[in-house]
This record gives sequence, C-alpha cells and structure tokens, in this order.
Amino acid sequence: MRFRLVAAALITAGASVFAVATPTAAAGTAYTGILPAPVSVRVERGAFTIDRHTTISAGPGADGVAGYLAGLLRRSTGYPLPIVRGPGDIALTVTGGSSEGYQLDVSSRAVTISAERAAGLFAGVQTLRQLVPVTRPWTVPAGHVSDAPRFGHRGAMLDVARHFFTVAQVERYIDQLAQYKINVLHLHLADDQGWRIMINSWPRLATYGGSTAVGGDPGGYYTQAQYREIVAYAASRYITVVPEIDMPGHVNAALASYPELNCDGVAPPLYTGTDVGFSSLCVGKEVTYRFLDDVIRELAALTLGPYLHIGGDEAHATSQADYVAFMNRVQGIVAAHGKRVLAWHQVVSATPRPTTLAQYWDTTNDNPQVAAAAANGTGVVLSPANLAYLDMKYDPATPLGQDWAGLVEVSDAYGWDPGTYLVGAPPAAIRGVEAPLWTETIRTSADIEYMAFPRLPAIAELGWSPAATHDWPAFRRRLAAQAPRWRAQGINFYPSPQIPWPA
Ligand code: TNX
Repeated sequence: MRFRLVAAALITAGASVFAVATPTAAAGTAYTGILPAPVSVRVERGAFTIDRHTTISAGPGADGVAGYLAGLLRRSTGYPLPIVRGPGDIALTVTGGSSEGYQLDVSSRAVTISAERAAGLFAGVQTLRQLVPVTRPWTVPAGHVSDAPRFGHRGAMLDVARHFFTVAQVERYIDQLAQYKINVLHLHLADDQGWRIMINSWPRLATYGGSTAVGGDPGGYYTQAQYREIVAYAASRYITVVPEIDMPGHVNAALASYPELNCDGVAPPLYTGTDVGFSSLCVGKEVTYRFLDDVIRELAALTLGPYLHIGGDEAHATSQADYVAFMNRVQGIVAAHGKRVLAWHQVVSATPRPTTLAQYWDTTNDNPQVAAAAANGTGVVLSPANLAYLDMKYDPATPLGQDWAGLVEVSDAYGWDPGTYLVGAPPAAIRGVEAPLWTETIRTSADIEYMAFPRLPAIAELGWSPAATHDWPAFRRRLAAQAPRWRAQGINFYPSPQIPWPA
C-alpha cells in the first residue's frame, strides 16, 4: 500500500518531491480510494475529526459551495456545522482564475480546500466527501491532494424522450453525477417517442407529442419553469445542462403534433416502438425553419451554457444532400441565437462551424472522416457506443439494456484512453467524454442506477484523471471502496463480478 502510494506520487507529480510519512492503513486506503483518481496525493500523519464544534468558513465566492458542504455533512453527522465568516475548521477559499482544479489539505487541526474558482472548490468538496467515513467516528486522515481535470467536458446523457423522468428523478441523477466530477448533463429532450419540453410557440409538441413513451408507458414533459429548475439545480452542482432536440431524424413526435411539418401535410400517428431512422423533418419547406427558429430561440433562453445539441444522428429518412443543407442551415440558426452547436458525429459530413463540437458514438476507433474534421479544428466529445454507452448490457444475463454495440463490462468501460482513442485525431481536438444512457428499456431511477453504476464512475475517471493514473487493478479497488457509499445512498448498482466489493 505504502509503496503504491509513493509510486503513484512519483509518476504523477512531475518534479515535486513527495515525502510519505508513516500513514496508517486506513489513511492510505482513504486516499487511494478517491475516484476519479486525483493528479497527486500525499498521506500524512494524524487525522481531523468532525465533531459538534466544527465550523465551516467560506471566503468570498465560496458561499454556495460552503452551503452545499454544510448540508451534506449535517445530514450525515447530525452536527450543526455553522458557516462562519472568520477562520473556520473547514476553510473554503476561492483564489481567482480559470482552473477547475483544487488543493485539499487535511491536518489534525483543519481542513482547507482552495481553488481558483467555485467549480474547482466544488470538485474538492467531492474529494473531501470521499475521505469522510460512511459512519462515525467522522475522522478524516491527514494528507494533501493536488488535482485538476484532464478534460473540460465530462458528460453524462440521459434520454428522457424514450421514457420520461420527472424533475426529482433527474435531480437525483444530477447528485449522483456530481460525486464523480461530471460537469455536463446532456438531456435528450425529443425523439420519435416523445417531446419533453414545453415550447410556448408550438405547445402541442409537449401536450400531444409528449403524451407517449416506449411501450405505451406514461409520457410527460417539463414546463419551462420545471426545466429552469433542473438547469438551476444542475448549476448549483457545477453541472451545465446541454439540451438536445434531435433532428432532422428522430422527430416523429413533432411530426405527429403539427401536420404542416410533414412534406405531405399529413401528421403520422404517435409512435411507441423502438425503431430508429424512419422519420425526417421536411427539409424543403420554409415552415421547418420557422419552427426550428422558434424552438431554438426558446431553448437558448432556457440554457445557461454555450451549447445546444441538435442531434443529427441516424437521419436515414433524409437524403445526404438534404442532410448537409439542413445541418448547415440549422447551425446558423443556433449561432443566430448566440449558442454553439453540439451534434452527433455525422455532422462532420456537413460543414461544421469552427465552434461546432462532434459527439462521436461509433464503435470503431478508426473513422477517417471524423479524424479529418478533428484535424481541421472540429472539437470531439467521445462516446464510443461499445465502451461508453450505459444502455449496453454488461453480460448476456443483464435484464435491462441493448447489445447492438456489444456487451460492456466495467473493464471495457474503463479500458481505453480518450486521448489516444481516435486514430489520426490531434489530442487537442479531444474535448472530453460523455456516457449516454438511452432509455428504451429503462423506466425507473433504479433502472438508471443499475446501468450507470458502476460504469459511469469509470467514464468519469477517464474524463478527469491523468492518463498516468489509469490502472485497472487500482481502479477496481477505488470502485469497490465506493460501494458502502452507494449502499448508504440507496443506489441500485450492478455488483459486477469483476470488482472486489466489500461485504
Ligand atoms: C443509437 S447512436 C442511437 C439512439 C438509440 C441508441 C440505443 C445514436 C446517436 N443514436 O437513437 O437510442 O442507439 O442504444
């Protein structure tokens, strides 16, 4: 254990010299259990104990994170943990700057977390949480963590179109994502089976197009007030919501809601099956672009972050010439409303704008067209379906999910390097990773959790941790160490036989 710690420090710490005191076994375990693995850790002698007198101090810009931390610690310990202005026992400091990194120091007298900005402080708080035991005594081993993310885009996608999930269910998932330093929640808001966001200028999209789900299950949609609540909740966890309206395919719910959107003026029936690639917006009709201008304007106004996702995948019912014209025109509409485009990687077959990001979902690491776009400046977010899709089955017996991209055990989800994955893509083009959860077979929060845990933490680590920390044996132990927390939180995780779960 000690040797591994020293080795990890030397590998990842560059020039700094790490002195390892004589940590207890528990201290070593706590710091090697941090997931995603930090850039560097140093275990020291001693421990800080949270008790009924412990205070939290928030420097300027740290109030929100301090309130969040106090809420968590009050809930688990039952202590008052007041937030004080002057010096406190757990001190949170924002120093100014743009890094998402943080420094965490634990001594027997104090805990300090400092970061250039609040997002980094929040990441440091997630690390501190993992150092606090699941049960009393609330003793945090002394040590130092210096950390910063490898990639800026560390995403999870939830498909609320195939099945609808309530605000409370989405917020529950947001809290689970935040623990693993995910900073983007991509919501797949519309597909053939349902339209899930009220668009005031086209209300039937939600009231009619949102009334169905796969298999005849109940539909639903978010009012704009509810959607704002999700966005604000995510923001309070330093997660940016990226809304997706998939187009020009995956649009049956919209076509069913408004006959004029169809080339023949006839609305198709609502759809509750699971086929893909059969619907298309009418690329040649001007009403299509008035419709999209309205939808994108309303969505842009609801969106705090820079990106709107316009889908663009599996447009098998749209000719390639129409697809190119359509994607180029819609990129312009998004830009006119002050946002940037995220789209599935087929967008590279049109003309991606300099600010457009392509989300790669194919199952091969060799895609010359995407690599060429990346070499030309298109940023790429990696979601290879055979590695990062959370709706793939773990093994043939998995009761939920699909297997068209293969079976994805934990070792598959963890066993690749986003930085070198896509043959021919310059490393700077890779903006990060995203773990999509499509929900054709997913109906409850317990289902979401079964598919996301433990693979989501694997993808989260690939997004956050330096390549030098990638190590399957160590990752297995880090993951196993999370199980008591998941049990305490009621997370319905898949007990993969690959992981040495504690009893
Ligand atoms: C492919 S890959 C889809 C989704 C399905 C998913 C099921 C991609 C961008 N689209 O429409 O829900 O497979 O695994």
